[in-house]
Amino acid sequence: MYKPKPTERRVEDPNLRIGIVHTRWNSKVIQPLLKGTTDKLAALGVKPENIVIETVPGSYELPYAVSRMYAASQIQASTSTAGASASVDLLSGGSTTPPPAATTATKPFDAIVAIGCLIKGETMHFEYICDSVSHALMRLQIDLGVPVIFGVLACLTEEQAMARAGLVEGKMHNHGEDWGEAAVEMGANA
Ligand code: DLZ
Repeated sequence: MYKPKPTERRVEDPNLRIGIVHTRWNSKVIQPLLKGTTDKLAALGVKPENIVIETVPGSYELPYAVSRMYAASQIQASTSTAGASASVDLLSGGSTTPPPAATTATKPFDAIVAIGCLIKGETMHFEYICDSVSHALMRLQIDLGVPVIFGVLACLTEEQAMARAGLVEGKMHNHGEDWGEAAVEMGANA
């Protein structure tokens, strides 16, 4: 069974900032995928206070959320002073919330991970969303100049999704781990 070789690349920048946005659709597989991602980020040395997690209803909303999160993180960084950052609501883009004590968001996200899971149904819905979301996320990373990690599973069955979320013993692995690793590697080079 193929599993990508771990790079063991730990973060060199102690302030590497990673945004994650995940869907609430298919939460049975999304929750383990999210955990796989955050566990790998932590294992590679990303500080918990430098990981920001947002949610959206479904995969179709992921590109918009990535765009807003990145823009808000830029505003947050430009208005923050070390040790006393203003905290901008990342998806509303405007409202402010009290900052967590340890947060000093002095720079925008170095990478954003978009996590979703599309499962094919009886209609063409799956094909349209897979196509539009994958193209939009690719375009965003080029246009914004920030790595967008493609954590969107496109599965023909729920069983395929479960295997890729590490929920089927001896079959596949939790792909969230790969996304965490990719975020660190790409974020370090951003
Ligand atoms: C409507 C819908 C369906 C049928 N299936 C999925 C799915 O398998 N995975 C997913 O992430 N989202 C699904 N959605 C929701 C859409 O992505 C989107 O949230 C709605 O169409 C509202 O824009």
